[in-house]
Amino acid sequence: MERRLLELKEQTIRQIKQAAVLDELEKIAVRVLGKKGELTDILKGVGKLSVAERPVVGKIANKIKTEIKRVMEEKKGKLGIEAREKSLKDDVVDTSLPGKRSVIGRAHPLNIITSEIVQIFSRLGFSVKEGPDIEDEYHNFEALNIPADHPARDMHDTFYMKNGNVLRTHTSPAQIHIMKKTKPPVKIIVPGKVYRCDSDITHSPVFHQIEGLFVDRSVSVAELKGVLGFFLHELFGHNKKIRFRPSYFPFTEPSTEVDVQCVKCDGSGCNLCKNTGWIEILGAGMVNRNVFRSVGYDPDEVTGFAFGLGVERIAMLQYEIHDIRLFYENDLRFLKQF
Ligand code: FA5
Repeated sequence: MERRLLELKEQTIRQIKQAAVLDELEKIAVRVLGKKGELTDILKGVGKLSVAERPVVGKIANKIKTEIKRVMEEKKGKLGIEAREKSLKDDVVDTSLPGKRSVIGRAHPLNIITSEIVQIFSRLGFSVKEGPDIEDEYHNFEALNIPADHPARDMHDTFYMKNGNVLRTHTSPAQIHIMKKTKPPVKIIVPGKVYRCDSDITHSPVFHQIEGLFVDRSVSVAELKGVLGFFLHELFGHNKKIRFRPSYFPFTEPSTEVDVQCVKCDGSGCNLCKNTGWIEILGAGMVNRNVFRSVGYDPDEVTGFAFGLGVERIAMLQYEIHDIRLFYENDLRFLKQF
């Protein structure tokens, strides 16, 4: 056995020294030291030798292994240097070849509008928060004063999941998460994706909303009107008229929908505003006392307003886009225009 080991050592070291390229070294390493290599086999068999032979053969085999590895590393270093020098000599760089033009990406129109909106509200002291896309029915509905048998649930065309959770139908449940973990005052906006089983040229099953919430000791309707009026004038221009129409949302009382003078006809009536002269932009209202109760706020201590707007709706108005699906098709001819 000792002789076999010594022969293996001499033969392997000779082959290592003769190797001309790194690949050859790799092959020798596998053949001798690999999982099924010759030396590995011998080491595996040590346990089957007699008690007297075991320590002697084991010691020699390990010593040979160390020696082979050392010679192999030495040779590897040498071949590596040689290969680098050869490539420096042979690989000529032709500096006269034309360069490759890299394609410059640009912001998606929905992101452009979202950041414009976020910037306007940031200037008014609102900070940006997030909420989860998957909600339970409690956060998406009940805590927002929409009980199970409430007709408003039908308006939302909800996607239900097998485990009873829902894909949020609006960003309003984020209000609940944030108020539950924050003491008033709260002054936030929450941009995010929302989901409704609804699809045509102005409705998409996944679209974007921005929620807003301002709660403090004495927030009034005057502040709601001031903040939303400022926002709409900044976004659409100070020459545009704005109107607040009475409306209904279970989570706000009183509720309002806010319209801006038609961006196309300036109020004289056209196909975009369906001859009304007005375009609806967002829903809003004073936070319902029941919503405050569900997050543990005392409705006699605090008041607040909330609002929610559809980002696609605003982007379609600003850029005169008539089909909502264009936003999601990733057609570069469309996206390059922004
Ligand atoms: C809501 O979702 C309320 N949570 C908004 C709100 C928040 C009111 C806080 C009061 C206080 P509504 O269902 O109207 O409201 O949706 C808001 C906006 O989302 C709409 O004005 C519209 O611009 C947009 N929207 C609704 N459904 C779709 C859809 N399928 N595709 C694209 N945009 C949509």
